[in-house]
Amino acid sequence: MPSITAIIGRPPSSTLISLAAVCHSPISTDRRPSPLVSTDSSLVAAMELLPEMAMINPSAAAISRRTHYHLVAATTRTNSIFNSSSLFFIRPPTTDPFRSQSHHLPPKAKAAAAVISDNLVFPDPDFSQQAHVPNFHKYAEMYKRSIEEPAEFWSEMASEFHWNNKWDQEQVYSENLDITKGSIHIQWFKGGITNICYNCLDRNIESGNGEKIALHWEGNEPSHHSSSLTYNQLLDRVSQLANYLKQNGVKKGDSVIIYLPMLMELPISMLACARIGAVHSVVFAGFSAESLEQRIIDCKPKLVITCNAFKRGHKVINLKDIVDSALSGSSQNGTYVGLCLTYANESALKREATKWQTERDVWWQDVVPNCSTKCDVEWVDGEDPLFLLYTSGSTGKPKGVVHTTGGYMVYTAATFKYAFDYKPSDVYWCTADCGWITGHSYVAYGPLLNGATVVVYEGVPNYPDPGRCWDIVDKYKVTIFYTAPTLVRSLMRDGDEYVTRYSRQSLRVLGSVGEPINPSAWRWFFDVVGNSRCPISDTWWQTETGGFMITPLPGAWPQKPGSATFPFFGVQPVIVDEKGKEMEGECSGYLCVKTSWPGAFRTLFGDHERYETTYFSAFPGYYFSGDGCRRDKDGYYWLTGRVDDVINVSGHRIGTAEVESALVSHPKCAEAAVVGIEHEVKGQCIYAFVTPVEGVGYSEELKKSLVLSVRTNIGAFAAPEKIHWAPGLPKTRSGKIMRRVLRKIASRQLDELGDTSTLADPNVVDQLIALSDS
Ligand code: 6R9
Repeated sequence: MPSITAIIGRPPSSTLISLAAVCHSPISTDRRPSPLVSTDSSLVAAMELLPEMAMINPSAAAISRRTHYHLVAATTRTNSIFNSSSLFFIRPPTTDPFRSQSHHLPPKAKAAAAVISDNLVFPDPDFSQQAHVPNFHKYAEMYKRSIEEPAEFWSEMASEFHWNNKWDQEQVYSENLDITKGSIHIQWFKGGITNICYNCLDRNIESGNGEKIALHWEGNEPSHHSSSLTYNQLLDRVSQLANYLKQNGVKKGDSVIIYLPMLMELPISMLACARIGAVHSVVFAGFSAESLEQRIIDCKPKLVITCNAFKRGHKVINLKDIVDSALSGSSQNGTYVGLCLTYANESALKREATKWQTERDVWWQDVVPNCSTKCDVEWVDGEDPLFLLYTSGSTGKPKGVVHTTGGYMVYTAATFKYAFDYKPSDVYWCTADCGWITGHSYVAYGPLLNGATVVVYEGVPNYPDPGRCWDIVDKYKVTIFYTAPTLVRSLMRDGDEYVTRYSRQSLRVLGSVGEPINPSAWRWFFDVVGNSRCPISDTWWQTETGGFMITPLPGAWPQKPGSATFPFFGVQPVIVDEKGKEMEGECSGYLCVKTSWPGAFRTLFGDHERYETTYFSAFPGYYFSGDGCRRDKDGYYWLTGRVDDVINVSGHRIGTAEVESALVSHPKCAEAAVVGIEHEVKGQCIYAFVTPVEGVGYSEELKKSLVLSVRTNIGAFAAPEKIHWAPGLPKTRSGKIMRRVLRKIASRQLDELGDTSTLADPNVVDQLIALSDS
């Protein structure tokens, strides 16, 4: 007997209510499904209006004829991902008798009708109708093709762009993801000659969009005048900087470090490098001098592009001082950089007040505007490197993730278009900084490749008050808003009033990235920010993946708050157990990916071996993401967080080893062990166990100075929330720290410590517990 487990209403803003049934097995025509389950009285009432629902027939035609309801989507059983159940979504036509009924529902009941039972949230039929992928059927068809014929599928996507020469038609891609069969390699569109800057700017201008706004820039201060650049103007600015770089000897393949806050000059610098084939390495402006120095030493840039200072909320940050310190440190370590191009950001700091080294430093405004606005592009191979971006791993040394041109271009463009259902009339705002991968793929490249209008915001999202985001949304009529769960949680805590005082009528799609979004934050984002009418794209992906991997396609299927739902085209996620065995259907385990996708990273800069061991050795044959994952009975994917030694604080990836090495660099720290624990707003926070050197007592001053050591070694965002004194650390007899025990002590789950008998000294645990509140 098939059982119907969910009946779902539509968003209350709409005049329709659609109903759906999720069936565990196909419904047979001759039997009635088991009683409908609904906790919501308005829907029970709705059901009474629809007695036909009790006789759902899987045939679309039959449903249409008998009940005047349309079957809008049904999964197929063609792929293992969807084999756990079949979904049937039934939507009433506009002439439905229930339509008038929904008008009369009290607001509360309407809201409840939007999201009920089994946590499914249905898309608005009007939204679905206009979406690139209007239903699950269309998705399944495209997905199937992307897996069965990847070369053809991605060649079609790639053909939307300009290539001077087409890629090798015989071999659109080549890959080896199996370490047991030799060295790992991934290539897409090899032999294709293109340029991503040309495709972002010149191509859009040639197609008649030169006067369209490319970037709207909003400063930290609401009173600060904002500015905008059209695609024509952006191309001029990019070309001037590209010419300046060329004049200063920057050539194809050279690295350039960009250490800038969210000024227009940041995407301009990235595009200028791309235009001349230079490899940019953006370093987030929140990183410390030591971190910047480490990256300079690793990639040996031709120059550093920065600004003198910037404002973040009430604070002024003297960025140039940090660069000075990093450059002097790197030259002492043998890497000398002779040019520091500095943008004078005079709203934060006057030129005269900036420390200057005449032989090395050059003001951007003194040289770049004098350069020509015409700059020929450097045509590069699809597999030539586009950028390096350092990211945290399980050791103290960050990894330089390398992305190449062609595959990254096609993949970021396609994911942006489909996962946000992008249309040319959209105004798009992503709150991420270009210092992280999200800013690369979804502030700069993905949107610009689609010819989008992008808002770039300099400041903090809750400055001067928690309503700032919605003020910006109303000001620019933002239609797609993409942010991180940590911001959602922090704004949620500040109360609805900051949201509801703004219209937000322009919004049509919301997005989330960086960490799992907890269902309560999801619901607040959906109900309060999006007025229960904007689908949320909860996009799971990584610096390494270049673009979205598991993501809802808005309008195509019902969402479950907290689930990233289904894989993007061309992505074959697999969940494996500890032995690397692929699991089918409903399961939990380690998230891996089988076969390559165009946006995948190709290597780690200067360390291909580390690339192979970190990502491809744990489970031979697969790319291992480092994340845990669950697949539910309906085939939806739920990311459950990192399973390695990486902590995710406010969506920032921080390696425990990095924080530990920053702590032990303090002269009074003998040993440190860092774990991540749950935090209401940040998702996770850093909790450090520290053993001071012999003879040094525990004191508040020492705690402060240990935290400072992390701030200066890594950056303020990595500062430990708590320092816990440790006379000793719980180690196994082989000397390995048992982090599991530390995690339980840190989160005060003392009854879940588990077996501690294998510790070299089990007494350590009691000592640590005794020091919990000191
Ligand atoms: C894009 C980005 C990657 C790690 C990743 C995972 C976590 C990102 C997520 C998510 C659950 C999502 N993560 N998006 N977890 N749901 N929608 O954040 O890249 O900085 O490299 O971090 O972030 O743990 O492995 P990156």
